[in-house]
Amino acid sequence: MKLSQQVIYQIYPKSFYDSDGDGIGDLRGIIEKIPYLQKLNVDMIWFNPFFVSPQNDNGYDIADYYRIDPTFGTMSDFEELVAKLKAIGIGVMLDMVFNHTSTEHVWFQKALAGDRKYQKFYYLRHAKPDGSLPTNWESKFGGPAWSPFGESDLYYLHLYDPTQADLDWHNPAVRAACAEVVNYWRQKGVKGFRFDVINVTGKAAQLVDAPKGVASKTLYTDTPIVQDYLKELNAASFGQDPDSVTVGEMSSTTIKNSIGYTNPDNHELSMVFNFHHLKTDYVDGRKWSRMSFDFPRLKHLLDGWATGMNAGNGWQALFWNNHDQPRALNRFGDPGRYRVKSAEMLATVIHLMRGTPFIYMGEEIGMTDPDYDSMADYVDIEALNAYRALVRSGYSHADAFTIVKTKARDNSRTPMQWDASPKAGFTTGRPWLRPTNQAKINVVQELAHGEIFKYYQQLIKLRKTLPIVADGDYRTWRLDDDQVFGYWRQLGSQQLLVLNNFYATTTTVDLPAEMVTAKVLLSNYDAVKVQPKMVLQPYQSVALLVNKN
Ligand code: TEU
Repeated sequence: MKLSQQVIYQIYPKSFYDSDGDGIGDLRGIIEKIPYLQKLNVDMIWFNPFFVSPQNDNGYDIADYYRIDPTFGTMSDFEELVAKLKAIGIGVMLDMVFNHTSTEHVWFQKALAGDRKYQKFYYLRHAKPDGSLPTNWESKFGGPAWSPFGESDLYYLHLYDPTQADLDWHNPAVRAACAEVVNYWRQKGVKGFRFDVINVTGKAAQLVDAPKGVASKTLYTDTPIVQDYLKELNAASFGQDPDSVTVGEMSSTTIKNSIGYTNPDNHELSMVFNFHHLKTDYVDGRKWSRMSFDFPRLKHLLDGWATGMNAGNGWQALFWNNHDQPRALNRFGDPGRYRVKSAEMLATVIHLMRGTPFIYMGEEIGMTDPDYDSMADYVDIEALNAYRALVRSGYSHADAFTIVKTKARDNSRTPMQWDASPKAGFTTGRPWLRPTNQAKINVVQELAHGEIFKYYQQLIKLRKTLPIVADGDYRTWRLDDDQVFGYWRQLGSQQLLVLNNFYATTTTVDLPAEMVTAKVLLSNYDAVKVQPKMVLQPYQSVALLVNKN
């Protein structure tokens, strides 16, 4: 199936299904749930990392790219999983974390032991003459981006946790080693690759201080050399397979660069994730702050990216949720009064757009953030650091907690809710992260009485069967409506208009004249009447299709 018709499902292995009662999800658990994945009819599954790791950043700190962490299973479990998914037409996408390795990785350990070859794999630098750190860069998880390199007088760079040491991509041996990892997994039948924060690999050869008032990330994020690295990686590995599907996780990228990364003529990646739309509920771009989302800004971002990528023949990964984001339902929907309708509306926005939709596990049953009442339930390093930093900067414990509660990555990492039992049918042991609302939101309930899962099935089917959904051009609809985000898709003489009411109040839309004779392709409400003044119910989506001939 061609890329434009595919839908990708993301599984956070630690939280999907635990087959052995240790409270942590595993590969055998995923194998048991294959029939569920088949029901949804997705084409590929992206698995967050399950390689050998001390788990300081839940597997994004990899100590061995070639082995499966025993917590998750064995290589033969993995091979069985790939084979069973392949048999029903589902591909596997693995998470390649190449900006950094765990400090427990043998490369870093050899470097520490004095091996010159491996010392060149990392950014090792001396302190400044005044004894201060090599640069003033900050770690994305808080604190300085440099830590002492063993007993030496050197420091090593880590843009994330101190146990995640940045690899020096200027070194061709590092790039070759990464390609070798990709090729190893390709030979195991893996067709999909997600490249973690791949656009921060392009640091300058000389690392310098960020000028006062300038964020250090602007010095090393999304620089032109990233495209050279990607072309090389493509040619040396996945690009040799015409069916490969790749996605780059791009921090603070631009439309122009994302066209560069994904225009097929460039032979880099199939598509990219960008995060601009998921910062529309940040105060002044600061994640650890609280406000309700800025609807005009959200619309302009979604529309601007869709228009720009369409014009430059780029390709977007479309998503609301992942393992780093609080649940979109809590941010852009109404999980209390309109959980079902707002879940469906958000799904419609993404699935009928131009690009490849990603579904994050649990989204298809309308999962929401957990309702924790103290910091004791949170485990993510980023959340714990942020809480301390907020309190240090003067927030009361209560206010700091409220911010963490809405922003923590743990929000999306809670176990998949399979049934209404106390452990949500996820484990027989003690779940590593506590579910809170499984009595109401769970797979058993959803499949028996719900409508969200069925709605996702319809959206997935439309992409596979209707060329306009897969391949149509994207066109802007009016951007000035106070509560509706709409857009056009166009293919030949067909036109599709997708209208989405982002609020809990009804609203009326003046339909463009040519749409008054349209047929309703899909809506999350029954008995929709197409009329010149269309009334949209709370969180209603309507997709209208006409043939101009
Ligand atoms: O995330 C990269 C990234 O951009 C994060 O800094 C993200 O902005 C943050 O998690 C949200 O606050 C990737 C992985 O998806 C994440 O899970 C890892 O922790 C990170 O890289 C380091 O590998």
